[in-house]
Amino acid sequence: MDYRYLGKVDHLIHDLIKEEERRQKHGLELICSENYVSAAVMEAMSSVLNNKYSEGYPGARYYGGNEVMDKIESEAIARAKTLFRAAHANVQPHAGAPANIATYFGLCEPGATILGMDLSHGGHLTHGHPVTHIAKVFRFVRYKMKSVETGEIDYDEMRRVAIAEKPKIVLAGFSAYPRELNYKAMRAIATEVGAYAVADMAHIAGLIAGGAARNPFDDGFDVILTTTHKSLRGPRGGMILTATPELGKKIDKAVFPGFQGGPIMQMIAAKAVAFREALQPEFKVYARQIVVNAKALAERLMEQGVKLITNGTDNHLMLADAVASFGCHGGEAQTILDEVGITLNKNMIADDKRPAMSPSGIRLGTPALTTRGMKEAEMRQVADFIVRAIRAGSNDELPRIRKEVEELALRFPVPGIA
Ligand code: DSN
Repeated sequence: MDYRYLGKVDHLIHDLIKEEERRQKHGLELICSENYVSAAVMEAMSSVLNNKYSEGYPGARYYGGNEVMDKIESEAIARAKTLFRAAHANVQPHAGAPANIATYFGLCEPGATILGMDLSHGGHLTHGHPVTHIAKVFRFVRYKMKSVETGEIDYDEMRRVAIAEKPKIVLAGFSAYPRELNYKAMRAIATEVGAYAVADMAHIAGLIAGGAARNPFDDGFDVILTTTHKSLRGPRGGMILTATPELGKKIDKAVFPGFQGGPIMQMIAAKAVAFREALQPEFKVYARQIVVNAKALAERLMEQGVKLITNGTDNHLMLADAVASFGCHGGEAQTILDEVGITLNKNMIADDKRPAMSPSGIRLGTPALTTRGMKEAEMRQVADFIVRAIRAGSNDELPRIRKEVEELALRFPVPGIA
């Protein structure tokens, strides 16, 4: 992009942004929660909407001058509802963690129990990890996979825990789980114990929007929350959707005034633009290709002897056991791959004995490379680069691989970067 004014006013920040553009363009992005937004989404993000305070909701604001903001937020809400077949949408959460926290407060009293996925089996920090403040306010209990070879969740054990612990929320959702959840089974457990069924679909929102993953509302879920910047390919932010208008009222109160102040209106406009993009037929093709690409990448990695947790993937991500596959921990693998221009992240694997800063696994996924137009053939190439780099006998080989990575990356433009 051309940053005309920034280039004159602040050389340092201008040059650092250009340096990051270069990194994105010349490298291969495999962090499964990252993506490249369109130039249209970026324009909305950097607009004069930044200048306005709009506490409240469309038609009920605390400040004057919100006529235009009301139209923008109403449009974002309408598009979100259409995209996910929701009765109500709150597009104000600043990010995923605030969306989670507002949902907990909207549906439960402090002290209530929430049943979520174990962090090392794929759950997320905001699902009650002890290091978070929210774990001091609510009581989190866990479910896990029955087998790390198939990824099947232990629904019998989940039901047993639910009956014993009486959660107010049964929480479906993950940040490092490569299989599809059985929402029907979770809904049934929630109904049996009188809990809300809530899905945190942050990772797979784009897959759901594009019809490449199941929509939990179709299985009777009450609330879905998400970020907007992962597979959904929008601006950084969050959103909460509900199955009924009554639940929507609880959520709205919990977001504002319960938890947040002024909404970030330029991001809400950018969310509206991203939702419009996701409503186009091309987005369905994109969402399906993300999954096709993930399967191709997973297959090729496994052919090369890489041990994947659950032995494959149904969605956009996969987790590899770096210790078993390469004899190094996830942090070492991540560092080597950084050197060749491939970005992914170290990650805990199920019941990991290693610490979070040097866990046993690496996590990778395909939303970003699919946005660049890469398909199965490129995925196989990427898998080969990864294996060659981590198994490289000497550091001399890494510059050669880096050159090949760059050649591949430069054949597929990043949206918004010339
Ligand atoms: N940081 C996101 C992820 O990578 O999964 C979730 O917060």
